Amino acid sequence: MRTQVAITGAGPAGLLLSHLLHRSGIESVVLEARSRDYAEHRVRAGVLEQGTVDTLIGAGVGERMLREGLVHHGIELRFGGAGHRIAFEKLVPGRAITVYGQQEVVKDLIAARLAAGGQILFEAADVVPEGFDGPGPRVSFTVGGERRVLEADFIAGCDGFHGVCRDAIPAGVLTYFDKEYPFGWLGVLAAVAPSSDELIYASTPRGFAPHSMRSPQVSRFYLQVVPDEDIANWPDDRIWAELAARLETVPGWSLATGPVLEKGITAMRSFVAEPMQYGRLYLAGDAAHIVPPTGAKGLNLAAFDVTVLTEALAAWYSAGDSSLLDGYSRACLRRVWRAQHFSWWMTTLLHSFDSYDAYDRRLQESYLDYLCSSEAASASLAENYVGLGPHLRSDG
Ligand code: RFL
Ligand code: PHB
Repeated sequence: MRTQVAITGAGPAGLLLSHLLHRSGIESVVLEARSRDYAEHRVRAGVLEQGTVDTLIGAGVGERMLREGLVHHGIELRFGGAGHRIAFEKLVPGRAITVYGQQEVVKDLIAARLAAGGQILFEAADVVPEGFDGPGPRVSFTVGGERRVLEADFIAGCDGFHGVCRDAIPAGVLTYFDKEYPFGWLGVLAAVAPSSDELIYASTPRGFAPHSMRSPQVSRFYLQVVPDEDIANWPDDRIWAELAARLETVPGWSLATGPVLEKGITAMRSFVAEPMQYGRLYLAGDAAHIVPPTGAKGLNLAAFDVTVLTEALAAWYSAGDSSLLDGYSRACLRRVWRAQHFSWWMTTLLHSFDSYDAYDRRLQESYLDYLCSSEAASASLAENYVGLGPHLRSDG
């Protein structure tokens, strides 16, 4: 088999890259370890920045998102017995977020690729990227019990944090920056109408509890839990009681409950691998960097990386110009580090830390108070949350 760009991973990064390349007249094949059904039903992110929304619309895959996505012009920070709205329409005029499940983005992209005759090989086992330090990269893999080789001009490693591409780069080339947090998130998807029109980020001494949603009928919640928590300790009744204890802190506000559709626990960490390239192998999305989900940035960074990579590959194929490819990592990392800082900052602002003493807690309270009473401070949160433009300016 031969193609121009071999892509490992059919998550948002790999699928969007394949779609954008196709629109630039560049062929690719996507190799995905899991089944199509698994990829389309993995519940993860829900918040799309304005820039990601614009990219999806511009690439012709925004139709269902425009119909079913929920456009939000603010979020609520809830702490100390009161709610405080961060008003995007006032603080970052013309910019908003769209709440639309990651698995819906994945379904739309898979449908678009298959409709255009694109190749996605699901259930590809033992994927091994090779030869990318020279002119003939290839990826070997097993499908249907048969070992095969995909030759390509380039390999795009879009295989997530636990993928194989990053580790295939020779030891000593990459520098890792890593931070683990002393808690995890228990994510809950429930068949109940959201109890709020906008997302609520509730910071309480019992721990953090964001209330999000997927549709007018489906809510999404998270609970800060200990990092090695066992989901067996969280029967549905305990989940609802804890969500109520953390969210029903404002007079007159009550949490609607309903059947739990899905629940799971995720560890929280920050991670960056630099540079995001080696020879003819380019890393994109979670394969190169991850953030704690507090700032809702992971999927949005993945979309940005592959937009940069598409432009660089297009310049190489159309004009033989390798300067954008050479500068790929540098072009991505500036935004990656902005999102790293924002995600770390939101995480430390809103969670409760066992290690904090009374002084640390007062600092946290003071910053939350400042954030909600100063327009400059809330504008900084707003512009990072809706997403800075490609040049890290709020005007795009
Ligand atoms: P993915 O989505 O992990 O996709 C990687 C794909 O590669 C496949 N794969 C392999 N394929 C072939 N060979 C191998 N050896 C392979 N190993 C793995 C995997 O099966 C998979 O299909 O990475 P990608 O595409 O870079 O996308 C990144 C996003 O998924 C991630 O950043 C977000 O989900 C993070 N995130 C959020 N991001 C946002 O922008 N907004 C949010 O609101 C948000 N909320 C979240 C989140 C992540 C969460 N979790 C579960 C970590 C909420 C949560 C709880
Ligand atoms: C989600 O809807 O899954 C979500 C919302 C906000 C976050 C993270 C995840 O910060």
